Amino acid sequence: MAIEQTLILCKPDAVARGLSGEIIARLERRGYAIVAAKLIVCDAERAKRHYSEHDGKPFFESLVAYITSAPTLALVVEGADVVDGSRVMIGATNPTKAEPGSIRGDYAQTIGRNLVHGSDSAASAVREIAIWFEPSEIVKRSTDNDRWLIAN
Ligand code: IDP
Ligand code: MG
Repeated sequence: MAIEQTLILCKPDAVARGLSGEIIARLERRGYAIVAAKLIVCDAERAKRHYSEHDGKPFFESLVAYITSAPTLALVVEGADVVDGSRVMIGATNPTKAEPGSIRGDYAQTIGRNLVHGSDSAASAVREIAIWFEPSEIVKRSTDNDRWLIAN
């Protein structure tokens, strides 16, 4: 078990549909802590850096257009094994395959509008958090006021 941080994005469809509160609530109820939050209209430069692994794929241009189309709520979320744990909560990339009870399984229909991003590894999380946040924007929690400890 490791205390990790991960990048979660409530993508433009989530913000537009009023689902960012639901997404945050689910993460908080799990015991994960929000340690940074920013509502931002992502520009193309940041979008291309964030999704660089998909550069050249057929959906890349539409993915960049989608993520830059309207405000995104970017979060850094902290907790025990949060990278993998939050990915399970988010569900499969294609909502058709996402389990009921997952965010995508409960609220999304199509792969092109799947509501939420979560880093897929600890290394990806470090890379992606640096794309969206300055270190000074991320709160450091004190261990005696630690929601993770309270939740466990
Ligand atoms: P992930 O978000 O579950 O990590 P990735 O494979 O990293 O999935 O893809 C990043 C995002 O690109 C997806 O969340 C989805 O919005 C979009 N995407 C992935 N594959 C397709 C596709 O085949 N068609 C359209 N959009 C796609
Ligand atoms: Mg991914």
